[in-house]
Amino acid sequence: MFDFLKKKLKDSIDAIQGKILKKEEKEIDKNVAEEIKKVEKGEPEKTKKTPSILSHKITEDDVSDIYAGIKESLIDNNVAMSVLDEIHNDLKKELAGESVSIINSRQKIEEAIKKSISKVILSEKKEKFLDLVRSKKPYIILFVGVNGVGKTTTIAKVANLLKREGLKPVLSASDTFRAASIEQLEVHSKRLGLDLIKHTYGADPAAVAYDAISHAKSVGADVVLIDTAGRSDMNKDLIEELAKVRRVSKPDLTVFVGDALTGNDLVKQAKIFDEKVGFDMSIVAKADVDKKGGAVLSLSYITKKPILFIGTGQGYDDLATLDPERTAKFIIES
Ligand SMILES: Nc1nc2c(ncn2[C@@H]2O[C@H](COP(=O)(O)OP(=O)(O)OP(=O)(O)O)[C@@H](O)[C@H]2O)c(=O)[nH]1
Ligand SMILES: [Mg+2]
Repeated sequence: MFDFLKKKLKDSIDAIQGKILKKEEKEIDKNVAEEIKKVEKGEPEKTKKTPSILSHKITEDDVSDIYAGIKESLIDNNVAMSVLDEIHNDLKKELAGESVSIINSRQKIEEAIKKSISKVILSEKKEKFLDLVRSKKPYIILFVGVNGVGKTTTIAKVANLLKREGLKPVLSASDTFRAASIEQLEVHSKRLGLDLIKHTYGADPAAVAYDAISHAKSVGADVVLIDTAGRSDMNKDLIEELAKVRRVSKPDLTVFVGDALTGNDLVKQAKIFDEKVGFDMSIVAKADVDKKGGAVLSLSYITKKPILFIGTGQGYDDLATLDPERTAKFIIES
């Protein structure tokens, strides 16, 4: 993830650096010319001219130049407008009025962009999530999202993680809508050695979830993971039905699963799901195949909900946390 963004930003920062160098060269030429004039007029030659010549005070105009330089790279890689505004404001705060030298100007600019990027990412720590899950028995997690984004696969990955942590999850096959969805979850439950509660196709998804919770209580399971049918964010009836599943199952945590490859649509979908169904955290699947990454950067900033995990492949262990500092460092540093 972020490969394109990283490359584009590097090119932009190189270009900005080139501009600053040119400006500095002009400044140096001007200062030297002035010094020569003074000497010619018989005024004493400055003894310590290096600092004034080699340092440059960044103005608001310079910041606008810097921002203009990276803006296109960010837009091309699906970073949302409100995130761009935030980055612009951060750069003004961090850089305007700062004195930089030719030697450290690149570092200063990179530091400011890095700081801003890490600020816009809101993520959940794995340990904090595990603490939440352990805080109640059974802890109920509902997974929602558009069709095909990776919900069922993500549930299997989360179940695998929880099992490795010594917890006992139960799976609820509450997608009673899509052909073969129950069998798909059943395959995961068998491979992972987990209980699965299912009804038939066309059954009420909320009733399946209800039964799964009752089963978890009766066998002393720690977590219930509820799979749901993918809904187009535009289909009012299906979205309504999902809101009903949420009302009935009263989840402790509702997780929106999005597909990194959908780009800007990811954020649009999340906004609609938040408005119509409500959710607490996000998981972004298919981060391994998304070269841009900007939508992932925008998601938590716009929804104000933390990113719990990103999906990094099709295997059970392909689930990672998104650390803001490490992510920003990866994007900015060569
Ligand atoms: N590369 C990659 N593929 C993934 C990831 N997560 C899911 N997939 C693939 O995406 C496809 C759809 O995954 P599902 O888990 O069935 O998606 P879903 O949201 O449950 O789909 P519906 O139930 O039809 O709404 C499958 O081929 C998965 O293997 C991921 O993190 N990386
Ligand atoms: Mg599914």
